[in-house]
Amino acid sequence: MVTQSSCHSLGWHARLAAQHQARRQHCDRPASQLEGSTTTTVREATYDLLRQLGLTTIFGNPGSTEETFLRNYPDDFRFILGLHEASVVAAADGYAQATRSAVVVSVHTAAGVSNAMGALMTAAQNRTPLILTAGQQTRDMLLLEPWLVNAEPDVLVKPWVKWSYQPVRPQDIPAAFMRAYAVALQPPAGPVFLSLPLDDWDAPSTVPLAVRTVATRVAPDPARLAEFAGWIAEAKHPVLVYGSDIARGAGWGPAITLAEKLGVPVWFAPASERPPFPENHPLYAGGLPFAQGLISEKLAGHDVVVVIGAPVFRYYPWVPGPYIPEGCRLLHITCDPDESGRAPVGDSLLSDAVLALEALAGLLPARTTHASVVTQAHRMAPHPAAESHVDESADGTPLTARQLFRILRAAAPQDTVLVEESPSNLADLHAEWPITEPDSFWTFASGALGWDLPAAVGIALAERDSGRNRPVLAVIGDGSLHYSIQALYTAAQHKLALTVVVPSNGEYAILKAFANFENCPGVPGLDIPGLKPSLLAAGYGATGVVASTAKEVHGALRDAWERDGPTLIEVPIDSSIPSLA
Ligand SMILES: Cc1ncc(C[n+]2csc(CCOP(=O)(O)OP(=O)(O)O)c2C)c(N)n1
Ligand SMILES: [Mg+2]
Repeated sequence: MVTQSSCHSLGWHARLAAQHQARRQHCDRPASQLEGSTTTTVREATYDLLRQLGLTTIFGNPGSTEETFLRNYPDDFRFILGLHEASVVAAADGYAQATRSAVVVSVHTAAGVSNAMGALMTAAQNRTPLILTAGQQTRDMLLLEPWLVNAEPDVLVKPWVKWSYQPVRPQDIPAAFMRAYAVALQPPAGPVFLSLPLDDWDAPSTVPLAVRTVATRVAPDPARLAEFAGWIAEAKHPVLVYGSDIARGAGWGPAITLAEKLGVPVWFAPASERPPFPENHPLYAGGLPFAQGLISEKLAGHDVVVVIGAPVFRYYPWVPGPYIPEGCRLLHITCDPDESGRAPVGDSLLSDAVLALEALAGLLPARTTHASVVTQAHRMAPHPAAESHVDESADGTPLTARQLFRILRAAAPQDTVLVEESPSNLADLHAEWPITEPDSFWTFASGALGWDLPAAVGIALAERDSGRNRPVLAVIGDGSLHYSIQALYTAAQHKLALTVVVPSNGEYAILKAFANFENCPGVPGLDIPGLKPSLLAAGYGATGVVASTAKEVHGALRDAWERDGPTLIEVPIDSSIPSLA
């Protein structure tokens, strides 16, 4: 009998070897039996299905419970290794969004899923169709909950998946993948989860499998749409609030058409993760604030607010006040019944955002007096914020964040893709770098730090795979960098065209701003002195440099664009605490 103490004294390697031996007995038997036969295994049927669905790039971090699936990995599949699950899931998310496709992710049983949770929460709010999978312990042992078991696999991932499932028998795995794919992609798109016992893969595949296609958009109810069009047509001072679903649906064209036809201001919904409209358009009004009372101040004077492709609303700090101005009517168009269900005000219409934009533009008459001001020349006008005064000649140090971002915009190739996770500097970055092309700016919908660096890796890979080959620049705060810094390793291994600029202020500046706002003096843990991001980058195989002056930043950027592989540029910036009031 193995006592507890003898079990503990068994070394890690010995324990693994014993496990491995047991597993080989379990796995090899059916495999060798099948070698001479024509029976398809569950593994073969699964890879065949993934191949047919075009899902041949798997992002992952393996463990013993996944190796039985990954064994003899097919040559036509690619495995993008991440060194921590936060990076694995976020890189897959960036890649899925930038390629507008579903992506398979493989992490290690309950341990890997647990590490992945922050990034999974973000993927859910980003509406990214990830098929997250994790191996599971051997079925024979599940009842007794062995080491590294995923004890409640369908529960662990909730509430951040649309569907989670552990097939009740091995032969259901391929069909479960098919269902996972369909559920992930159909609106509202989002992650799904499959738990896959490690001893299932060599079982014969006996369930007939149909490869299916699904629609990714739902059209609006025509009667409800006509009602909405009527309310908008009757409005005296309507306003549009556009959200990220428009960007996800490649809808800048229809978004511009509707705005110009109505000739009304366009606000971005609070904390939009993807810009739905060009920021240099004369009808662009800015981003709505992130707090209840402040939003109604911005929308004052409008009698109808049309929100398309965003939650009503995304809030963060508690600023009491009415949801919308007194006497105003809110019309909410979303593809997500849950999102419309939880809106505190407004009439709702379920629809794909872009289909609704197109349909409304067809139904609504032009409001000519307003629309006539919109000419091509206006459309090309620079964003007003870009004209504000910044001393570019400043050669003093440290640079301000604003000076740094002005240098970045001027020095980066025009088509550079920008990724941002630099909390206290967001306003400065937007002011200096207006987004004027679709799919050229990315950030996260959730606020869970650690998404943007690995997402930038996935986006850079997508740029290469798609042949677009735009350079990717990620601006990542010196605090934010550490939530998934190992993504640099994946970028280095794949020699990706990624430049990471770290504005280093030695603190969690945004949390100091929140401490002021919440009247909380004396909060510990808000300073992070002594970090050396450039040295850390070198350890992951990326080039790391420090650039302090404007001239040094210019030089470092020039070198970075020419380099084969990622560069991290650490830029000391002055410490300034924004006001949230
Ligand atoms: C996973 C996670 N942990 C902690 C936080 C809380 N948080 C929000 S911003 C922030 C600091 C960010 O610091 P940095 O990247 O240096 O940006 P700065 O505020 O200095 O511009 C922290 C810790 C979070 N949002 N997500
Ligand atoms: Mg900082």
